[in-house]
Amino acid sequence: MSIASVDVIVTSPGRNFVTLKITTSDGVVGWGDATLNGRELSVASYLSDHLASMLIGRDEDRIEDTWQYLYRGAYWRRGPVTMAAIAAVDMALWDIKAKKAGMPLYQLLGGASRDGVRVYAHASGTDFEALANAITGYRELGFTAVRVQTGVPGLGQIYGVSAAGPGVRYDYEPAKRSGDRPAEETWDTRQYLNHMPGVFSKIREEFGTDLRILHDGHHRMSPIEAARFAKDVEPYDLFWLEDATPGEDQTALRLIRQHSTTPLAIGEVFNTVYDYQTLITERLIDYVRSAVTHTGGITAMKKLLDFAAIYGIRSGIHGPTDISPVGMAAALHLDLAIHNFGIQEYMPHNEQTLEVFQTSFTFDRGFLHPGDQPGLGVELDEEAAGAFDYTKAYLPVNRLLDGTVHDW
Ligand code: CS2
Ligand code: MG
Repeated sequence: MSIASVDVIVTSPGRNFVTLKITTSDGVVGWGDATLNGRELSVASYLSDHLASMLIGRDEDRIEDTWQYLYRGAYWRRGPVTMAAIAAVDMALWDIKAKKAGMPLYQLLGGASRDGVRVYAHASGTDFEALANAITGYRELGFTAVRVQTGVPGLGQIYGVSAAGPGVRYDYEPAKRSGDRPAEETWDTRQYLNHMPGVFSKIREEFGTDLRILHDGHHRMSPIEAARFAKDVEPYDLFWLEDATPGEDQTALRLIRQHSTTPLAIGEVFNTVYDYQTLITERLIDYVRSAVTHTGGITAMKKLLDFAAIYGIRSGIHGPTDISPVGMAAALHLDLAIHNFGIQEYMPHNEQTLEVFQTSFTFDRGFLHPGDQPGLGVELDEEAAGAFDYTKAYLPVNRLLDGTVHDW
């Protein structure tokens, strides 16, 4: 048996997704997620123009060998485009293997280590009242953990705050589907550092100590600013502070660590285990934030998470809406199987997306389960996908108040 066809499907049910379909000579179909927000067509081309012909005729069961063939064989290793393409192939092959075995994927990864996967929701609001309403709404739905982002007085629309206003269920999508260039936002770290600790203090007063509170710095602070922030928010017992500093600089995390006990998470823009080498071996972080979709798939993520486990570091797999339901399913199977699971990000997809991707996840009082269908448990409806044409979209660019380009 071998791989008979490889197809790339680009669809845009409210936002863009790139999905890989691998079909075996026996007619078994596997799905992989290759979505890279704002740069989708680069990965689609990598797959269809470069990898598809290399895959035809290969034994679909040789997952590790195929991974190494694509990774080492490219010579030009790593990078988000390459690793998203490899991830899609890897997910599709695991989907096929698990379907052939007649088992949900988590069984092939060692079986369930827990009954369900604790997830966190995105609560945001332009002011405290809107934020508190969102938190209340999520608690009513059973969530035990929320990521908290809020407006900063003096700044306009900023990262992570839903422009749609408060709502229990909303689709926060930062990539704008209009025009030929990104929207621009404004930032001032000084105003942010002065504002945020008070917000966490009010959340603790209003919601008590049980709620797990997460926060995303989205790479905006310098190492010393991040150290101050992590120290200032210690009394409010964050579950994690994410992406405090730009991801390229692993040693920046040393400085934050030296000053604070606030748990640290990083890695959504990373794409291989090497991006974590210093962070993990020096225990500079507490949670690994990679997406299965952007880090070479299930094969690579399992190795990364096993490496992290040796140092007592846990998972916090990236799961925004730009990870398709296929990529989300891959995350949930890993989350259920590994021992060093921490938490899973969960932003529900919109209805149109869920018409295109039929999922079998279940949500129960703050926990997700990937379901027990053979494979990943997600099927793409090609006819439904065909109704949504690709629409160019960009993530915003950020500028300081004086116009200097800053990290977004
Ligand atoms: C984010 C993402 O989920 C997160 O923590 O930081 O929403 C990120 O901004 C998007 O994935 C970018 O495409
Ligand atoms: Mg993030």
